[in-house]
Amino acid sequence: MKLYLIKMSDNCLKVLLTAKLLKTKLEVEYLDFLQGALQSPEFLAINPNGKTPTLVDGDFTLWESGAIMQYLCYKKKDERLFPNDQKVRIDITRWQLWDASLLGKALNRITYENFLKPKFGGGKADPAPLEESLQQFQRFASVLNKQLQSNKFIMGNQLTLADVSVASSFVYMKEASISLEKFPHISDWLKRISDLPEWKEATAEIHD
Ligand SMILES: N[C@@H](CCC(=O)N[C@@H](CS)C(=O)NCC(=O)O)C(=O)O
Repeated sequence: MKLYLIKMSDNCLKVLLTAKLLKTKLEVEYLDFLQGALQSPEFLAINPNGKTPTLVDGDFTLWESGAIMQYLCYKKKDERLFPNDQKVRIDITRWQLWDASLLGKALNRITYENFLKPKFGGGKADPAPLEESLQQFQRFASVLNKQLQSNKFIMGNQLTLADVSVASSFVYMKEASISLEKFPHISDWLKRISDLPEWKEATAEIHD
């Protein structure tokens, strides 16, 4: 299986971390986003969105980080991160979609405005989208903080794809000046995840 990624991407980290937790060997190619590699005709033929992560497994091509993560669990026949119980799977998928559309989306925008944009020469943060994303972050981080109040991980005692997706969205939180002062349970949960050797390996690899 071949996995296309870019550096410094929370969505790419989600898949890379899943592969490491599953001990799945993949051929990984990092594309040069700044050089326009995602818009090359070759890559657009694989993923017409021009986005990463993208997985190619023989004649099967898959994009969208959450779908790729679930597929890697299926391929490995390892149920730890994605237990084979319909309600549990739907619940995990719910948290992955919630991450992509609400909390992770806000984190992604704050990270872009406060960290990635200035880092890659795009200028200063745009105040309007930054303010809106900060408000969204406060709103949805409260939901996560409450979920983690009496749970070690999002689904309970076991680390699942829900944690891998949501935690990866926080990867550049310090660089983006995001404070967790009001969310102690998120802070403790992130510490548990960032202590994992697989998290250390994956974040070191994805960092530019
Ligand atoms: N919902 C998609 C988002 C994919 C996405 O936005 N990928 C970014 C990296 S985080 C990308 O490839 N950006 C390049 C671009 O927009 O040109 C997923 O979860 O895979």
